[in-house]
Amino acid sequence: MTPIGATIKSACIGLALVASAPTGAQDASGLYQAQCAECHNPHRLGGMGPALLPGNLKRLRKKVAIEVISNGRIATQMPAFSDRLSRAEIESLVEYIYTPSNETIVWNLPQINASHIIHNREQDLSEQPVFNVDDMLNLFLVVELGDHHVTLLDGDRLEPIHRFKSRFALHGGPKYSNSGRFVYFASRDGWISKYDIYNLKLVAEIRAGINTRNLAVSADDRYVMVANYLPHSLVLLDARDLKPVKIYEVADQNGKTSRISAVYTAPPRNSFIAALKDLPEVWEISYEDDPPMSFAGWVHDYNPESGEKPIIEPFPVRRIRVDDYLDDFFFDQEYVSIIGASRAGKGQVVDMDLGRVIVPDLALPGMPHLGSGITWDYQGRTVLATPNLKAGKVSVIDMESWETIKQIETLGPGFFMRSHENTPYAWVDVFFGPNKDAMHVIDKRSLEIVKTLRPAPGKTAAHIEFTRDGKYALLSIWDPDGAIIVYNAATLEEVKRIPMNKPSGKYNVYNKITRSEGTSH
Ligand code: DHE
Repeated sequence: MTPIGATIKSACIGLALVASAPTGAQDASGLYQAQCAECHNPHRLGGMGPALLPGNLKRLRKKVAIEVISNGRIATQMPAFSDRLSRAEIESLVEYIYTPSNETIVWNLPQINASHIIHNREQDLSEQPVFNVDDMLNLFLVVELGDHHVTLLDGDRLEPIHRFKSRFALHGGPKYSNSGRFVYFASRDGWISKYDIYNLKLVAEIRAGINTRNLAVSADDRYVMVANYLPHSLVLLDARDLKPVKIYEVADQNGKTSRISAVYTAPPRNSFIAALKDLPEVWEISYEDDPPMSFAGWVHDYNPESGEKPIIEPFPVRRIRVDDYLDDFFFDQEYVSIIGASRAGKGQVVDMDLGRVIVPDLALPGMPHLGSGITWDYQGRTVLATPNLKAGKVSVIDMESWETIKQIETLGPGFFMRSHENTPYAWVDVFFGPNKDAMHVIDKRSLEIVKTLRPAPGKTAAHIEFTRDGKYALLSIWDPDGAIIVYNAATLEEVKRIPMNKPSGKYNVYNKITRSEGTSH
């Protein structure tokens, strides 16, 4: 095993197009070094192009990878190789990049620091928006996966204001600062970008990992926490300029390391909470200047008998043992309970105040997509509803008794479920299978599907987000020739279509910063 301390080139001059005629027989790794390494890094860690490791390519089918290498990728610098590599060579390259690396990848402070870019210093930017809209909080960001762009949309006029290039393969919800001026994005390749919506400019970027899950922003806007799959780390950044503050190697007491399933901020607790994928633990990390006593148990020489408050190092970790690995979780609205599920389909409820599992066997038939659970009031009690990635069912669970009230049968497994305080309906997609073009509308009062929309037959209809007032629901047609479709949320009639390139998630500033119960946090 060769350890590498690879750094990312911030620029790549020209592309690795050396041969103009088909090359002779070369092994795949030689081909990779000759044709791809300059832009994608000799160790496949990414550079100007994305990282080419199996974990980073999860969303790209091999068939599509062959197509991209052969014909290039529109709107990127990726050229076509079909005139210089044979089909067999392209296929061998695809096999190679989907093979795990046998090198130990080091992505530590020196590598992270070397990737840091300040695009615009915050003190040089205007504090007033450079564009006019009626309501700065009713803006949306729409992530367009087709050509890796983000569109800023005015939620009142329902029209695009600006469109800008993003890093490759943004994933998970972007997170806004409290005022809604700044937004933080994470790409699957580990790039974290801070963008100033008022000035329509990037502020800073840093590559915090090689394969990243998601990021969270502290409730006081001071810190950003990044959760990685590769390496097994959590990276704490200063939210002003994204400079690293602290890196946590995520491991148990015996040194066994773990990927991080996801990290979220828990505002009332002033902490980040992370679920681990390979260790049965949940981590809570305080970002208070004076961390509370609940973190004292983790101070080495603390003697509770002494009656004195120990000195707790900044950003301490409180580890909570759980019954099974948590692949995902969401919070109750009070941020006391976290509701988690494992890939095996086992649900658990962890009480963060008590620091232990209180319900070990919550009935979740499949695994929900992270952050897809929403809550509402049903007959005087709060219920949690979530679709499942493995079953065509929406589970509705009473959050007091933790009993399942209903499994609503859908036309297939869904990814996203959304609602809003001002609408009686919850919308859930059918992301997989023959009915991927369907979107169910569920009445939150009767728990029945009242309408199934098929806005673009044959094309995936997914992910809803509401305007600030809940009057309109915006749906994505997940296709290169796609669109955002705006619905009247009361009549369920279509209002307009805004063409977009494979729009995925969309995020309303107000709903996010007020942590609406109908959307992801
Ligand atoms: Fe996601 C959110 C994990 C596959 C699109 N997804 C999230 C979050 C996590 C997660 C941890 C919450 C992050 C946050 O908001 O901070 N996603 C996973 C998986 O484990 C899974 C099943 C497998 C994987 O490939 O990693 C997965 N996700 C997908 C997709 O295939 C989707 C449909 C397309 C894509 O981008 O790869 C997809 N995930 C999304 C979107 C969100 C998201 C659009 C944000 C939803 C929101 O409204 O907040």
